[in-house]
Formats: sequence, structure tokens, C-alpha cells
Amino acid sequence: MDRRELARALSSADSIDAPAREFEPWRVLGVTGPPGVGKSCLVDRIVSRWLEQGERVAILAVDPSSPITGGALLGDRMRMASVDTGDNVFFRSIATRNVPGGLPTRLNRMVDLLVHEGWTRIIIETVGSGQSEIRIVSVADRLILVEGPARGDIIQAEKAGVLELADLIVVNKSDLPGADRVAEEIHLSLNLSDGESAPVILCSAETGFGIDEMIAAINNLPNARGPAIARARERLLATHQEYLLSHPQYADVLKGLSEGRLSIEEALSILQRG
Ligand SMILES: Nc1nc2c(ncn2[C@@H]2O[C@H](COP(=O)(O)OP(=O)(O)O)[C@@H](O)[C@H]2O)c(=O)[nH]1
Ligand SMILES: [Mg+2]
Repeated sequence: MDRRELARALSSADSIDAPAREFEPWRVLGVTGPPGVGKSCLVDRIVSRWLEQGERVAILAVDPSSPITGGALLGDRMRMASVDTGDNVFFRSIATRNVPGGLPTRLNRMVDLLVHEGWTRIIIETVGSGQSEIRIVSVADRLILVEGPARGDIIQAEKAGVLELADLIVVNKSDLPGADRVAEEIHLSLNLSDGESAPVILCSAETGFGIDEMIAAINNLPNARGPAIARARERLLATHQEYLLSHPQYADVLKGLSEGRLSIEEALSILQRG
């Protein structure tokens, strides 16, 4: 499949017959975090390194505002300086509006297609950190949360439960004041929760500080297991929700509910029937 065919296939809603990805070595890296924190710059660093390692890397940038070929694509492309040429990189911007069947399902299909076509690494970049973004990142096998020197962002991420989902937390912009303090605070708050906590890495996409350490941490994320429980849960809920929303009787059931003809239990039992 050449690039044009791939682009066309990604746009179509057709699903392909793909085996479950869950227990393969992981391929799909989610990168999330507040706008402007440096996700695209870090992705650029990661992509460069993976290309050196002989990987074929596809980047799916989920942008809430732009249509698929809108201005944000160009802006991000210019910022992602390494992603302009080469047969081993594919970049695609995806709008979140008007996606029939829901974005997580759509992304899952795209990922299946890219894996099928031999792309060895897929990066999904998306803005955190509301509930719908969590659903988006549940498509990824592994997840990086990017934060910056502003403390307010972390509180947001904590609230939305993204901290709990992340395999690795990167505090970017270490060249600016406050980043080291934020890294320390995240570290402390993670240690308060149960279980194994994700590593926290301080770095700068601008100066290159900590980038080697970040890449090593990414490359060392465990291979032979499925997604974390929290992410598996989001994936399950997203799939379930889309299943209900795409049921042929969905509109009728909503009407029945609104007119008091159906109880919630009855509505669910209709929508859960094949
Ligand atoms: N000072 C500093 N600025 C950075 C760093 N990383 C990214 N930036 C700047 O932050 C802005 C947003 O970066 P971008 O990667 O587009 O953020 P995104 O919205 O999270 O994808 C750009 O102007 C970058 O040049 C960093 O490590 N230090
Ligand atoms: Mg970006």
C-alpha cells in the first residue's frame, strides 16, 4: 500500500481483520498532556530516535479543532522538524468532530491498519485531560503524560485520573523555573498511591536535557503484558459506549426513555441485545 492508498484506507471506516494486539510487544504510544506543554516537540525527539533505531513510525495527532487537512497539521508539521521526509514516517492529523461511531473505535481501526501495513511504532498525540481524552488514550498500549512548570495542570490531570493511567510522566521545560518543583510534587503524590508508581522524568525538548533518559525509559516500558488495569477499563467502557450508541434501536430507545415508556433497565436490555 503506498502513502496515498494508506491515507485513503485510514479515512474509510472499514475495519480490517486484525488479531488482538494486547499481548504482542507494545507498539502504540499515547502522548497526552495540556496544550503547549511540549508534546509535539517531545514526539519529534522520540520519532528521530526511533528512526535511527530502524523503526517505521506513524504519528496520529488528535486535534479537537482542526479538520483532517487543516492548518494545525501544517503548524505541527513545522514544529515536528524531523517528520518532514522519509518513507519511514507517516503523519496524520485527526479532527475529533463528526466521527461516526466514535473516536476511540476509529483510532483502533486506524492502528490495526497501520500495524497490518508494517508500521512498527504508532504515536497518538492528544490534548489531556478530560474524560473523552482518557477514552482516546485508552487506545494506546503505553501512555506518557507530559506536564510542564505550571502546577495547575497537574491538579487537572489528577482530577481526571490521567496520572493513574500513565506509564511514564515527563515534566518538560526543565530549562524554565518551576519544572523541577513540579516533578518533585508529582513524584510525591504518586508515592502516596498504592502499587508501583510510574517513573517521573524531568527533561527539556528545547535543550535536550533528560531526553536520553526519557527515550531509555520509553524503550524499557514492559513488553509482555497488556495495558494497565485502568486503561483496560477505559477501553472496555469506550467500546461498550460506542456499542450502545451505534445500536439500530438507539434512537427509539432514547425516545422511549424520554416519554417514560421504558425504564433504564429495559432500555439497556434492548441495547445490549445483539
Ligand atoms: N522553554 C521551553 N520551551 C519548550 C520546550 N518544549 C517545547 N517548548 C515550546 O513550547 C511551545 C509548545 O510546544 P508544542 O510541542 O507545540 O506543545 P504541545 O501543544 O504540547 O504539542 C513551543 O513554542 C515550543 O517551542 C522546552 O523544553 N523548553
Ligand atoms: Mg502538539
